[in-house]
Amino acid sequence: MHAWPASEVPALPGKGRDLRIHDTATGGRVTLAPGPVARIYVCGITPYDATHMGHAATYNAFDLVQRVWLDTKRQVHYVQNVTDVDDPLLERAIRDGVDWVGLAERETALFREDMTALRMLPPKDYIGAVEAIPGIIPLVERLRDAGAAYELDGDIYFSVEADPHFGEVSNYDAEVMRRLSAERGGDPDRPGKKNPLDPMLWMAAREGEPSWDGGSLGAGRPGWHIECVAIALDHLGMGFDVQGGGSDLAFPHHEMGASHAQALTGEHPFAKAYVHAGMVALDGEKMSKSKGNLVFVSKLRHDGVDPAAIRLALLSHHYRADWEWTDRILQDAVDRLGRWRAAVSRPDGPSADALVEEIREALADDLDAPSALTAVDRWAAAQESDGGTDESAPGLVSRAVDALLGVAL
Ligand code: 5CA
Ligand code: ZN
Repeated sequence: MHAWPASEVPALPGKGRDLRIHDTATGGRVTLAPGPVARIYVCGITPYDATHMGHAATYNAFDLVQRVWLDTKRQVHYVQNVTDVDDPLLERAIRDGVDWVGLAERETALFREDMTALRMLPPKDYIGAVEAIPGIIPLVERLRDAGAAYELDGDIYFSVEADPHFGEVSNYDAEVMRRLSAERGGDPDRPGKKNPLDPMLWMAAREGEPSWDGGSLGAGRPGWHIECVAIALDHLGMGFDVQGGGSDLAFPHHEMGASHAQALTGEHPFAKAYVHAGMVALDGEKMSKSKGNLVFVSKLRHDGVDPAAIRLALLSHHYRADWEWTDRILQDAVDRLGRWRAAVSRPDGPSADALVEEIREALADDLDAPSALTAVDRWAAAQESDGGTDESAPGLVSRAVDALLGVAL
């Protein structure tokens, strides 16, 4: 699948700091020390509705990770998937009486437009679940042949007991896992499973649903977690630097993914850090396609809102916080963007060397974007009150805000 065009990332003088980031698995901060090519996998959308502010906030967090790494003069190998066949997509297509392939294509195209407008750097590999199926089948066969998977009425389940590290990503207790499994695509109450938490690897073909020839697995379609594992192992390999997504993916998705990969390879860990963004709510409830309480990026864009203001609104919250979208947040971002643009449009200003270091330090400190914005606010306020004589300062601020925060002034 093709991704979207990359916006240019201006090079800055000096070098950024190594990223210290909160890792869900250890429950604390880790200092990442990637090689010359940092490796990150971020779970992509299930394309049955348009990109809402919650999605945008999560992708914004991982875009910052990339920008911090690029500023340390590393390259980044970024992989993202598109879950272009799964229950919610098929259910929506049936509800709306549309073809599921067309629905997925349309919503993925809109997502690309939104990501481009928001200046999110594209993945190097953008891979759909459907195109990953030929790589998924042999993994499921291997798990089955190793005794890490079993069949139940034609469906194939992963046995969570096959991974001694199962539970070490989310660290939830058994009761919470069972509840979340039921809420998030699992079937803990299905009779005949070895462990209620065991997730499906391969679902036997169902009447009226799409299916693919699975060789020795029979006709069917892949489970959700093995999709991301197959894509990540194929493009990044074990032990990549960051597995990212919203906090609703910690369990079961990232827990199960790690266990699939660890059982397949006998190696640990799947990812060096599991990084999760907070949930964005609207009217007191998590913004979600299933609830329909959504603010769409595309709707705001079509209403004439500058994407840079949308991005600033996202950046004004710490990525790990749960927060609620309001019109006020957007208005504040529009005002801030105006102040910043006015400040960089002057021919000179106060020196910005210290500001660049402040932005770098804030982002390296668990992606503290709100502190980075406050630092730019201070420079803009100084520009407005006293000005300055440094002719390179406005240009440097523009480049730093673009390179590190993805906002074009
Ligand atoms: N296709 C799977 C991942 S493999 C999936 O979860 N798709 S999704 O479309 O439901 O979500 C895409 C990303 O947006 C996920 O990382 C998810 O955690 C995140 N996300 C969904 N809703 C919100 C929200 N309200 N706030 C923040 N992030 C959200
Ligand atoms: Zn995923």
